[in-house]
Amino acid sequence: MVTTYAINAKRIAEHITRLGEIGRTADGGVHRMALSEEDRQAQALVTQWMEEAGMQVRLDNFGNLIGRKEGTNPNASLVMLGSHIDSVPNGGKFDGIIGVVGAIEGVRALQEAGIALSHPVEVVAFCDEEGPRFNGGLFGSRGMVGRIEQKDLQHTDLGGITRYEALQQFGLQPDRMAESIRKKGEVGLYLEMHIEQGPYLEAAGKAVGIVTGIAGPVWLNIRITGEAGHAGTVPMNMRQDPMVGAAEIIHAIEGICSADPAAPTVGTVGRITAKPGGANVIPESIEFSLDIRDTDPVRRDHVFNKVKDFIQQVCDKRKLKHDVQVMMEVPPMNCASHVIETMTELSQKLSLDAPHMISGAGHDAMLLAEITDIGMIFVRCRKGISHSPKEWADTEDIAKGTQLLTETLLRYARA
Ligand code: HGY
Ligand code: MN
Ligand code: MN
Repeated sequence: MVTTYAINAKRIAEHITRLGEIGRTADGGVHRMALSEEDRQAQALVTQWMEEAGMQVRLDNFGNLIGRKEGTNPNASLVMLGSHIDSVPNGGKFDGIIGVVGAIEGVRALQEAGIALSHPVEVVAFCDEEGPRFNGGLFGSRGMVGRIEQKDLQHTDLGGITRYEALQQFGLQPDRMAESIRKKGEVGLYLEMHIEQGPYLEAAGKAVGIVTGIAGPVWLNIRITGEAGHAGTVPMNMRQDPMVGAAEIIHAIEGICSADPAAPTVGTVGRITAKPGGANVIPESIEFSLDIRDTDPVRRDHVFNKVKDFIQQVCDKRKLKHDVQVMMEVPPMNCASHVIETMTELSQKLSLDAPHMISGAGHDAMLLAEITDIGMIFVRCRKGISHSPKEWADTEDIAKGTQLLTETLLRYARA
């Protein structure tokens, strides 16, 4: 294959390093919450890089940063590339970043080589993919495909700021978010490159993988309410202690999710808070998150129902009350077979020999799959570690992934 452009691996590494300095934590992680000052600084840097790649840049009313480059054929369908630049609390500096930096690098390398595309291309840094600040992720991509309602903007962060207020403080107009929705047919193809966030590629000795399907997450907020009391005076047999109820439920979740060892079902409790939270107080209530994922929506819902039944049983037994709120639900999605075939053919030509694999992690691509065909490329990351300061991906592997992403872009956008 004659590739008359060059992916600049050094520039990719520099951009990843510079973004990693914004919101850098003491132990070398990244803490960059959506719609925060750090997010604003990161968007300013990415805007500069998008402009250097010849793109016009704008923010839509969901906070998505969009770089656009027109093609030679105004009637050709849009090819969109993207990922995210926000992080989990004290996360890594590659998660999401390599997809945005790599996409910009591809567009810039083609520009520097004087290769014109007939289709228009957009690179998108989706707003709040991770979701920790307002307890709901994949926000910008859910918004872009029309799955966000005004009520979703009323979730507050720990400081009591609503997402609505945060969007306004970012200079956006959430009342006009309907203008930022993309309908089926407006996007011809969506491609995303991301670190694998798992151990498969490293174990297989491969730098790059081709994603065939993405597990769908459902995020729950579970509150167990009992009777607050004095830790020293209430006898054990007279307590209605929500902490013990929650502990019994959380332990059972592990068993419910691992009941079928052949299934990829996973359940995670990542956050728990006690009210009022004193060491000498039997709590009044316990609130915890639950993230359940599966590649099969029927099996995921079956697990969700088993968890709800068990919550009911424990609360009946312990005279507790419970409230289960669905904060976010995204169905599992498959990548388009024609994109998988194209990427497979190109990966052979690039001597990457990329294996097919599923994604246990959620990605913005899952939402774009509701309005267009999608393709995803995974890049090997060290020991599969992610959502941690220890997250690492080699520049050489990211450059290989970027090469495959750019070749795929060329195949679809040059035609
Ligand atoms: O939670 C996820 O799977 C993604 O990292 N946001
Ligand atoms: Mn993530
Ligand atoms: Mn991510």
